Amino acid sequence: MRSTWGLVRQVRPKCQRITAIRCYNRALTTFPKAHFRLMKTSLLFTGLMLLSMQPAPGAQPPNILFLLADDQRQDTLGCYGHDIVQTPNIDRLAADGVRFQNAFVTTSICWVSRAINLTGQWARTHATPDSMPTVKAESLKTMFPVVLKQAGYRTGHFGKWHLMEPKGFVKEDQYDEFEAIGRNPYFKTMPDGSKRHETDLVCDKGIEFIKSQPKDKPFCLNLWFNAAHAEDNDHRPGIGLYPWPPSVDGMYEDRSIPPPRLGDPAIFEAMPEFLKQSINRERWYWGYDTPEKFETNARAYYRMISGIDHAVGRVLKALAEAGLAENTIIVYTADNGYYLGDRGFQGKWSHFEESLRVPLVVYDPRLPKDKRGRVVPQMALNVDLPATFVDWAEAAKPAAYEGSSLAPLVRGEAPEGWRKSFFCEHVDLAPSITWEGIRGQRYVYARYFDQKPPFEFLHDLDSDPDELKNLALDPANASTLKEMRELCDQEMNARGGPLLPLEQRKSLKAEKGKGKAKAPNQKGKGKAKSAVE
Ligand SMILES: [Ca+2]
Repeated sequence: MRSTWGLVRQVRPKCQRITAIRCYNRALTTFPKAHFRLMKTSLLFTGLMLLSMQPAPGAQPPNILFLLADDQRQDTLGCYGHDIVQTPNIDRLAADGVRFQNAFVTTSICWVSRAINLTGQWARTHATPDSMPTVKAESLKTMFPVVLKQAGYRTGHFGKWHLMEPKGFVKEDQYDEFEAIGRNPYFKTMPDGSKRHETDLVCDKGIEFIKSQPKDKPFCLNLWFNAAHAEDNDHRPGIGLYPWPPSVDGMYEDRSIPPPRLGDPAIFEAMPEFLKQSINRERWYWGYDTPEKFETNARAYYRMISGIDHAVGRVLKALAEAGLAENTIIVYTADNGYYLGDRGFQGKWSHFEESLRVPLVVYDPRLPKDKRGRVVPQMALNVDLPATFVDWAEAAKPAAYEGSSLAPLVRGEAPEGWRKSFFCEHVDLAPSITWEGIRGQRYVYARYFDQKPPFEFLHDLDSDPDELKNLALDPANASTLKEMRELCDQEMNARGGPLLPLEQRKSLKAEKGKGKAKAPNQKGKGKAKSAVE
């Protein structure tokens, strides 16, 4: 007859990381009743032993709640110092957790950034030069939800999806629960005929997921919002361009909104011609070309962010009510930054700080009190998130991941050799906004490679934090420019090298195109969405 210990050992591999007492309970239910009667004295004794060995609370890997906003610039949260936008729930996560002061995306556009969030690979790695921006099937095999699911996590995704997928990839199969919820329109018709804003709907789904969470396994839940992305097809100022949910109706109505800090027309006029005629300027005309339109639209944009915060508050309440708050790490960030009229621009895509910087708040309930409320100065990237998630899940980090776990930084450690610069790029929207570069601690280099000749920017953040001067043409900076070029080449060549010449890319696209590659669509069906989201 097998001993009770033997039974526990037999069961234990099937319930990896479940506490010893849960394995014991499972052994009790697994063992035949007749034998149980014979063994009950022994089991009782062994149970007491196991109880005394029960790991401390929190030994089960943490749940992970990944909240991802769309097109949210870093400074538009109360905890980042915004004096108008109210975000009390996210601010509380930062006060009890940590806030990354220098968080960036390596590509500032929805679908690529989201692909990076999943694959842990730079765009130049997760796509090939002749297939950009479609993600390689190989890269998706180790996307973090798949790794976590294999590690025993229950996984869910609700909200924006928007991945450029390879043929044959079935997103629904990658998660235990999945529902892509897009915008256009933001307000969805519910079964009873009422309308529900996408932000609220995504959180409704998240709350259902949390309420149905079994206690014997951890979960990883993505709530990926469409807010505060503009509704590109509706240019009516306010509720048209930036539809907010009813929870924030009337918010900021009595607040005057100051003009963009970098809104001086002289800043726009100093731009090279190709950027003055780019999509960044085209969309500025949609929403910001009069002070009145700007104020109405900025107010609506701020409401969308407060709408997210309000819905996040409901999710936090649901976590607490489900008894899961004590072991759930919460990450709040965005897929890219945003020009809210700065430099005469709307949108993202290009290399300036407003486009690349994103908020990043991490709340880890396991943090001791003296480690809470910190501002982390190290550079954190969207490409780091998958490595961080698998680290928290105590799963092996896939070799394909290019980022580094942020977990030590969250704990308050200072890992040696942490990056002091990173490769950044935008490989679509040719020829105006295709660029590659390096964002360093002091210098920023960007090369718009489809211009003829390529157009380079070099900014010195120490003397010019707003990047208003381009030092690339100043011979006094020739050695710095050379260093930054070389670093850019080195990083680029480590990730697939330069893109093919524009003419070749156009030809390839024409040959391959016409619907062969699966086009992005937030609902996963129907016609492709705009290629500039
Ligand atoms: Ca976006």
